[in-house]
Amino acid sequence: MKKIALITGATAGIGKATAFALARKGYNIIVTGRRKERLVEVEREIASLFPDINIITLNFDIRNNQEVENTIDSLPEDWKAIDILVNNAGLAVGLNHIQDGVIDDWERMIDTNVKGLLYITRKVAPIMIERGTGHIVNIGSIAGKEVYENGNVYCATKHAVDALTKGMRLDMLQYGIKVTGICPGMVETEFSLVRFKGDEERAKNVYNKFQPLKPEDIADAVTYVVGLPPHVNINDLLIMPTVQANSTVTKRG
Ligand code: NDP
Ligand code: 8X3
Repeated sequence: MKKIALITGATAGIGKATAFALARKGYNIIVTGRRKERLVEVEREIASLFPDINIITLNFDIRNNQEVENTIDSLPEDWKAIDILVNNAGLAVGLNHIQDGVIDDWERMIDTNVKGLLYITRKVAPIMIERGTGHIVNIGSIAGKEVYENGNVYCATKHAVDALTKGMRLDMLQYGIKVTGICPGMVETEFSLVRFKGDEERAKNVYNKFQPLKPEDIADAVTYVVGLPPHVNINDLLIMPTVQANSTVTKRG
């Protein structure tokens, strides 16, 4: 029987690449996100590339706990047997000194990156415990390991993800559920377009004159950690572009 992987935020970037990578490995796939038309597109592409696997789409906003609960509750029984939960949905909004911060930006980041991750984990972890098997992969960030100027609240949410990864691992230990944190440096996705609220020029400059990571690089890492034998767990992976030493030092040109 094929394993099931649920990937949050699979309409773009790392989540989308992970859905393709896990489908290629033979997992049945659940993709989630707010943009329905993108979900339909991902479903169509994956179904045509990998006819041997099954895929379903779940269209909800991860910030809304009621939506999360209803959606997971309404899954057909055989789709509830989720083996892999990739907590990927997340975003940065804005880049300001703390005194200039926009409250709505802060709330979007905290509600998505921290509370959303908690809401879906709260629904899926008990299923894993009941089945006695499972693997939760949290997509953290270099921003969860160190802070950079103007990154304040985004960095705080990713530090929270780091703490939750460690906490979940302790709590899940007795049930044999694996918990892994994968923490990328700069990956070229829609991340900066979202952070800069649609300003394409500004977003493009973030990845100017150096080779950032590709979403597929992180998808490879997810595929690697979930494919290890039962007795092996990767606790934490910090993955950087070769030319990025830390949050603030990148060799360009
Ligand atoms: P993208 O913007 O390309 O993708 C983000 C995904 O998250 C989209 O599928 C989006 O779907 C989903 N998402 C955002 N908000 C919500 C929401 N409220 N409900 C449901 N889904 C949501 O960015 P990335 O692929 O780069 O980001 C993925 C993860 O990787 C994030 O957690 C990010 O913090 C992390 N990360 C990114 C790095 C980078 O440099 N790009 C580096 C380190 C970590 P939709 O809009 O359709 O809802
Ligand atoms: C995204 C990486 O450096 O833009 O988490 O914060 S960074």
